Amino acid sequence: MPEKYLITSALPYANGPLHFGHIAGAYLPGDCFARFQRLKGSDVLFICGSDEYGVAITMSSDLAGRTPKQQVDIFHEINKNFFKQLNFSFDNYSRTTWSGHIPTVQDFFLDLKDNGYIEEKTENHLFSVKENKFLADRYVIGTCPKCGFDKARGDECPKCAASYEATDLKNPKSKLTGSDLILKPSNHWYLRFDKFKEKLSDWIDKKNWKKNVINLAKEYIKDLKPRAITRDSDWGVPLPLKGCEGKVLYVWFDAPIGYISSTKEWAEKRGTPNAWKDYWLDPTTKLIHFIGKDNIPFHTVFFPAMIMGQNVPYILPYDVPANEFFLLEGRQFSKSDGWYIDLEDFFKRYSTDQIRYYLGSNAPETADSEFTWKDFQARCNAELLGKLGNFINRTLVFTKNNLEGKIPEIKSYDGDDKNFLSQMKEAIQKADDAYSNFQVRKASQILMELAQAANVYFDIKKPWVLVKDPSRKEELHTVLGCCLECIKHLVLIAYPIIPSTAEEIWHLLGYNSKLEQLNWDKIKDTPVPFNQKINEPKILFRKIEDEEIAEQIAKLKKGLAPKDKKNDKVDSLKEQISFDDIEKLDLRVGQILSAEKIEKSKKLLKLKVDIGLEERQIVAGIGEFVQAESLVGKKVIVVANLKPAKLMGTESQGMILVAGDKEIEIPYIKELPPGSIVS
Ligand code: 2FM
Ligand code: ZN
Repeated sequence: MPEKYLITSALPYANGPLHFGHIAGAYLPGDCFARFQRLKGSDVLFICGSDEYGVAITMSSDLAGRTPKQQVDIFHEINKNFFKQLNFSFDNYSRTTWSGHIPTVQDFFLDLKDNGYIEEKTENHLFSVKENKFLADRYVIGTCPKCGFDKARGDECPKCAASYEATDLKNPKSKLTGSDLILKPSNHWYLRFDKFKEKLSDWIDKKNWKKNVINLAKEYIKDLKPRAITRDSDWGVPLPLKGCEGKVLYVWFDAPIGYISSTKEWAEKRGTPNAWKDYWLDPTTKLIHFIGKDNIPFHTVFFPAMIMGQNVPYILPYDVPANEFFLLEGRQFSKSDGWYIDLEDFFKRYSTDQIRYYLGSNAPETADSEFTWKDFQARCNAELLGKLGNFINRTLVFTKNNLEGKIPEIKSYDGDDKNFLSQMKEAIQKADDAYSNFQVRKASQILMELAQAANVYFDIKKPWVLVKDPSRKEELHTVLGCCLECIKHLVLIAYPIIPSTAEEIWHLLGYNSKLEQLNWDKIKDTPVPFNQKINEPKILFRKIEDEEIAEQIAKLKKGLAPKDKKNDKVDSLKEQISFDDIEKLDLRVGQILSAEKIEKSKKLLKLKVDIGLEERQIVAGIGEFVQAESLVGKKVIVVANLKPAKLMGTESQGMILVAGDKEIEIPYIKELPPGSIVS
């Protein structure tokens, strides 16, 4: 019986576009593992989808001036296409607003309730008098009760990954308005996680997972308390109880169940609605969750506890390979700060496999790692092109020109040949182990080490000399035969990371089959067939030039705020004014809620700005310098008492302050809430 794997990658929130930082941690390693296991002949189901409920969504949709549904519809499509562009092999990419998700989540809740794990309690919760509503999770900001980080969110700390109740935060404030919060009673439903302590402890003790994953899980288990799993909101899975309108289940309760409902959707789509049970209810299935380190507690403690409380015998995770973070030139990727890679431009210049290889060879498996343009260039040029591409190209071109493009027969081996063949065998075995243990980075090293060894062998054997001496024909055939056999090994090792290039090389070797439908061990053990005609060699990777990398680095730095440029054409100063003149100005902090281009104008943007007391529509002539969406959420300085005026037919009720004219920089306010006076 083949091994059965149910592989998941964390469901990304559909509240913004994904970037390479996300891909390197929880997604590419999952795809490589799924592709490897399929090639090994395992029965694999690879599941993902968009996480569409909760305050991460409502908060971003509020800021963008959209409904939550509009927001998730936009980003579900964008992210799904991004995965497609990166050649991901999900068997299903669902979304938690899929109709089958709600009943699945509600059944989870009802089972837990029937089994005595749910408690209703009236307790104090954080309430904003100003906004007249209870605030939770990301609507609240404060100091982390564990590490003291002062911008911790209401449910989890982005710095130390602690997860807690919003009322545990010190100095809680409204994220949107900055106003203080009071405690006010409200009734909510609590999951008695404390009741699962022993069972979770016994279960996790038997696991041989990554150390950091085990340690964090154990720390959580030690300290398990009942936790509120409902929220006051109209965006989420409704609480399935009578008279509870306006209460929904917490997003971290519904999201992991999304793995199950995505599998149900997969089963429905293929016309076998019960097929999801073959995975989720079969104890021999190995459930592997690929996640980022910030998601460890939910996948190793809270979701397993929820499963333990079910009447349906769902499987528990077999392993949780959590990765660290992936940065961009030393800082977190952030589109709103201008610190990002323009993906449209990226894919015009570079290939999917170049980025897959780069992210795989730099995967943040044991420590944070980063994208740097220079390193990207170095790896693409020195490794993909210089080692792998070069060896494949020289071997195929030589075969075409000197052996009528046919795989030669090997009749005898000398010590070097045998050594080379055993290097191939060893590399395949090591790659097998690396992929089986979720070590994509190591697999990519093994790939390049073998390509390098192959180049050395080619150089030592000098086939260009052998070909000139007819008495050494057999030797020549052995050398080329070994090199072509090595290409086959390289293809196998490369496939999980750079699948389309691997398929292409497989085709160049003269095969008509599709690699993805074949079997790792069979390919490994079957020599490339004697006399098989290879296809016309072609260049596999393009060289990345220094100038284009310099251009990318300059573009990145330009996107970032501070620019220390000397201004040689300084305008002369205006006439002096008195303090009274200054006093006339009413300058306020305003938060940009939405920004869009005004049609038919190159320069004008229409902004909706919250100035604390009211919302204003402001037309700003900055459209040539900034991307409209990068402004959303930013706090700027607004001239609040400027007489309204019409610009290209659109009313402007104020003005925002910017520096510069040919090139601009916008001063942003970080901490103070909208409405604060600027003087
Ligand atoms: O951190 C996140 O992006 C979450 N949306 C991950 C959810 S994983 C799973 F539980 F769905
Ligand atoms: Zn913290």
